[in-house]
Amino acid sequence: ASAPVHLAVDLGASSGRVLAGCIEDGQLKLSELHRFANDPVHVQGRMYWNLLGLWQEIRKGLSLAAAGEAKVLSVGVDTWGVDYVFLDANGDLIGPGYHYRDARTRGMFPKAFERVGREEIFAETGLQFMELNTAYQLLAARLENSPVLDIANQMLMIPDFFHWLLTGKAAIEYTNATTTQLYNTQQQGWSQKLLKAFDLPTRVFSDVVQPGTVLGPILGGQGGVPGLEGVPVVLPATHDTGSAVVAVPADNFAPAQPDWCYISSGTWSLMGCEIPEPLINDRCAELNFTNEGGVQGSTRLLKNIGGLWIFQQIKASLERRGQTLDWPSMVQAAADAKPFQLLIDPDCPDFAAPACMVDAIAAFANRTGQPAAADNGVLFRGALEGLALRYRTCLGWLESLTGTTINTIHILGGGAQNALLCQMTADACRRRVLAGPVEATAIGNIVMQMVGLGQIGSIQEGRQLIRDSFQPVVYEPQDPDPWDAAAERFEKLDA
Ligand code: ADP
Ligand code: LRH
Repeated sequence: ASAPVHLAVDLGASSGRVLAGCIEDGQLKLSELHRFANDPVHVQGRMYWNLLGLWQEIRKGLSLAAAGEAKVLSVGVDTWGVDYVFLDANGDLIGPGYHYRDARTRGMFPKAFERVGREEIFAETGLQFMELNTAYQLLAARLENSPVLDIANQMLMIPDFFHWLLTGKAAIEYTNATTTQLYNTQQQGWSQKLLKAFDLPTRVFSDVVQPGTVLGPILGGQGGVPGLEGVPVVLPATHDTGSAVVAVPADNFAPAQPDWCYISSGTWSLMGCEIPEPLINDRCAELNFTNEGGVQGSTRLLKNIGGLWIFQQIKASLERRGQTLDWPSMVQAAADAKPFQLLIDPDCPDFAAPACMVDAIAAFANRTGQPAAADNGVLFRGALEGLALRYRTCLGWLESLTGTTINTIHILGGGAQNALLCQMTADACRRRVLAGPVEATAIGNIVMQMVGLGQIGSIQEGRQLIRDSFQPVVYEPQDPDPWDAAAERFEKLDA
């Protein structure tokens, strides 16, 4: 008979999937059961997630597992961070669930800082300042006099919402709670100071639960998942980045002196170190690094970089113009283009949610005195070079913050399949890159379920299993010199 499996539901901003993982012959074996698109829904001026559509897809994936031969031992869901829904006092879902790119948070910083100083917010939370953080989404709701805040009874982050659908149990998981910028990781509780300053209803912020917790059995019936009734939901790091970092194939865990960093490479690039304690100081605030809560008390000191979002949105823009594209052909066209023709800053705010990415890049080129892209290859290459250049800067900042030398960069997630970007990263950063696993997030999710159920003893043991099961692709720096001049140009772009 097939070995019993754990199921990971992993929803990224661009796609979702349901994977099964089991241990066979001392290796972690993964199989993908179902993959589906995750497309936002625009309703008049608002931007939402299609949460109920995603729930249908999740149930489809889980039902495929239920129909399979292997016994299902547990299920866990991870998704992107910062987004939330509310339940009312009757336990009904309120509203469709905003997308973090929705425009209502624009201009929220000064309004927040009138209430509580920027330094104080950082001291309370250790989080980087991004308008998309839950804190500014909720402040925007308050400032719009949203009646939702009056009737909300329980906040759930998006993975918590799916766990609630699966089990009927409403609980906020820790790693994702820390992405709100309303949670104090040092005091291990919601920041009452910030909740008060933003005039948020404290009743909705229930106590958080740790990854590894057995939440409860899956419901049956029409609302549940027939065939998986009674199977336990075991909480992974429900923040996808938290799960991805669990799957770094390193031989240590949260080292005090990190010599490796990670880039979780998907819609975003999350670049940072896994460290034992939050690093909350002036330099960290000035560089706008974040301290996200990780599994087993660890901290992810990292920076959000605008990621493959630009690459994805160039594809979407060109497809709307009738072109047919796929990732390998885009990477090939980028590889064929001459280097450094158009440098694109992935973190330029103009790229956050433009109606057309190709137009936004043309306007950026014009504003920064660069020639317009002569063909698609230049556009694609510019998006990837911009990322590699941003990684180079971020690496320097990480080394100065942690006081160590980083020798190895682990690239995880869908972006690990982009060999050109991996090589550019090795060259721009002058470091060895180890690419993979591609499905790091689902793997980290499954490993945490195994730890929660006591099937493996620790994250370190899980990392050993991952090293035994997935071979990373190695990229050594090959032609790093031209990146020095490009980096100089890049630094001056917005000047
Ligand atoms: P998210 O979790 O944010 O939805 P993923 O980790 O799934 O993102 O990564 C998706 C990205 O991976 C795509 O936008 C694409 O750029 C990249 N990608 C996926 N498949 C390939 C491929 N075969 N070659 C190159 N890049 C790929
Ligand atoms: C990546 C991610 C990231 C968050 C962003 C909103 O998927 O979870 O860690 O900052 O989405």
